[in-house]
Amino acid sequence: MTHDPKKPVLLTGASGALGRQLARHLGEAGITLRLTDIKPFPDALPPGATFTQADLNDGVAILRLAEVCGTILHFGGVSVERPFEEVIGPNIRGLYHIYEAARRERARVLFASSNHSVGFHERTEQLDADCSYRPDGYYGLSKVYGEMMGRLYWDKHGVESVLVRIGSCFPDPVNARMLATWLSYADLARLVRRVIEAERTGCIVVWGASKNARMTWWKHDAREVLGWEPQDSADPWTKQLEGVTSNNPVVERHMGADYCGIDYTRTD
Ligand code: 15L
Repeated sequence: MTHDPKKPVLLTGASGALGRQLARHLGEAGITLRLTDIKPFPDALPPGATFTQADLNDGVAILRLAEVCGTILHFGGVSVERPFEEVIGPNIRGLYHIYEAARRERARVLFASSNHSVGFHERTEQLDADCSYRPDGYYGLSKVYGEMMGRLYWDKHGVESVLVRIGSCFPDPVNARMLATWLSYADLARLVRRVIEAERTGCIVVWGASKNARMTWWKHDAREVLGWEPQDSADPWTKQLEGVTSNNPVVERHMGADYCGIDYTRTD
């Protein structure tokens, strides 16, 4: 199967913070975009783009949206810790719809995974991409499921996936943890471009963090397959942010931070 970077690109979660950035960047780069989200798209549509309001739970809508697409950038779904019943529809059933569409179209998937799939690892550790999963909540657990879905569809159907474990992708870093985990919008956009353009990826994991001196937690991934290296860095914010921490030891000990502290009942 040959990947065709010139085919339309489906972007889910287009109305979310990262989706909006990517819609603008990819639109400016002349990429033909199909945008979708459960919420209306709040910006002017990039040239050549279409927007369809749809629920990831609606498998038929997702199949239609993916028709003739070569790449699916899956940023849709619940993006923070929420109760199990709220996560399961968009992040589990919705993900199945995305992968079934990718299988039918022979499309490559970028799955926006998260550091919360490994959030209960301690910050003193150095993790390779094949480390054990340690989800820090139902959201993180849905990201583990998503990564495993990508693995299954590669092994069984040859659907390519780039599983990006995003750290903290915001305009600027805002606390001490983000001196390690921050991913700039520009580094994300360059990564996504490489996912669309790479000749062959197979099923690979990439840590989504910028070139931060404090990023000692995440090592050895498959970025060389894409030819992606981050260029930005949180380092200029070091002085300003190094004291910006919580006073919760569970939060400060673990990579997943505040997500680890939500509904934490362990006493030992
Ligand atoms: C995520 O996965 C979330 O989508 C985002 O809102 C942040 O909480 C980020 O992780 C983070 O860990 O900083």
